[in-house]
Amino acid sequence: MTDKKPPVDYSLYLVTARDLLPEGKDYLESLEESIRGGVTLVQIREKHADTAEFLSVAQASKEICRRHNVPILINDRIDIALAIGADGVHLGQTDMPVEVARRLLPPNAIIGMTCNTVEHVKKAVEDAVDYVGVGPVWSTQTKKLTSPVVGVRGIGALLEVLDGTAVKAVAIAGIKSTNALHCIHGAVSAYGRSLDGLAVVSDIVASRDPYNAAKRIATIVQAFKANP
Ligand code: TZP
Ligand code: MG
Repeated sequence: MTDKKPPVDYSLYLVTARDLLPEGKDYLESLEESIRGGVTLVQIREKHADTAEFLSVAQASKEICRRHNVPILINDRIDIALAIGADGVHLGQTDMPVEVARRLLPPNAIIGMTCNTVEHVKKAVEDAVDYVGVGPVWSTQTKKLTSPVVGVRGIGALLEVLDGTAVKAVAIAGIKSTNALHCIHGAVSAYGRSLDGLAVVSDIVASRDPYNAAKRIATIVQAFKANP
């Protein structure tokens, strides 16, 4: 095995939420449609499942992600990530510390960290995470927020800390196809550092047509990257 990490495309980062699926919509079908639409990275987030259910959802999701060559990360749970051979984990400020996660996971695992403040981002850089999830950009119904929304200017201030580092950044909370352009264009640091992608939950998961929901946002991110 090599320590070299495979390149990850953070452009459209889907965070799952099975409780938001429209009535009658199958979770795995929705996941696959969203990947076909342009999701480039998937995080399995299961806040209500017990361990057995989380494991089974993660395993089934991994099979779809592997088929489409899209990396899969697990929210919070290092054990589930190890059990299914996921590509990495996404950790919050009160989850397993990064240095402990690094010790437990394979050397090329992707580790991402939620960051709401400049101090959080500084610590994440010190810990050499692979990426930070910065926000909340806007308000959201999907998660009870524990820190104030920062807006696109606030995201720019958080990105400033990343200037000159290899740490990638995605923004999260309230991002939809209707504001994705504003988010990615507006959230630029004083040094011109941009987001690497957008993390989205409800605009894709709650859609009856996740293929097109993902495609709309992916197209916006790709256009920005082609012509920042
Ligand atoms: N972490 C911070 S906000 C959030 C998570 C998982 C939910 C964002 O959901 P949405 O539906 O994209 O606003
Ligand atoms: Mg967490």
